[in-house]
Amino acid sequence: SLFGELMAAPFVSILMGSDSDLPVMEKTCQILKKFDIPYEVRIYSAHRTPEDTKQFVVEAEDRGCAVFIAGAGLSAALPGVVAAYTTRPVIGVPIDTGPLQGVDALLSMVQMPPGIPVATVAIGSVGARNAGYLAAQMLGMIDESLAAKIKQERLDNAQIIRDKNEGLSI
Ligand code: RP5
Repeated sequence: SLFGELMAAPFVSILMGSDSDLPVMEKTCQILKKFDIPYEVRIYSAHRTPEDTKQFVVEAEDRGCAVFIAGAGLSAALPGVVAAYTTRPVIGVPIDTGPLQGVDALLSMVQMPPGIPVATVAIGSVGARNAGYLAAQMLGMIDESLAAKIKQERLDNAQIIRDKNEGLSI
């Protein structure tokens, strides 16, 4: 079954509209790498290569892609177009490029019509990191050891915050 295939070798597809998005989307890669989650990175543009984008998404789903993460700036149609061609979860990362610094991309990707959701995270690097965590949590639903790693990081982060009190000199 398809679910069985997903359990066997789930991976994440990270897409971006241009190589100029890569410095931000590398933050997503770092999080997935930390949790040993297999991923692939590709450049597809909803506006510049629309046919290629469709073909990639359909084939990636067939190959067993469990979650798509799409970063784009400006008009930022990419995550929405990916979502149009798959029923796998799609996470959108608004890239902080251009004169509106990512507010344009945020509003574009968060305002999807009912039935075609894009889970839109914060603008720029912070959102790119959270896209990685969100995908990890999704895959954690079918991978107990991954879920345990995520929980352990939460505990570690809590301790780091507690320890900051000890270091306060005011
Ligand atoms: C968007 O246009 C891309 O996602 C990128 O953020 C922005 C600029 O692209 P380039 O002109 O740098 O290729 O489609």
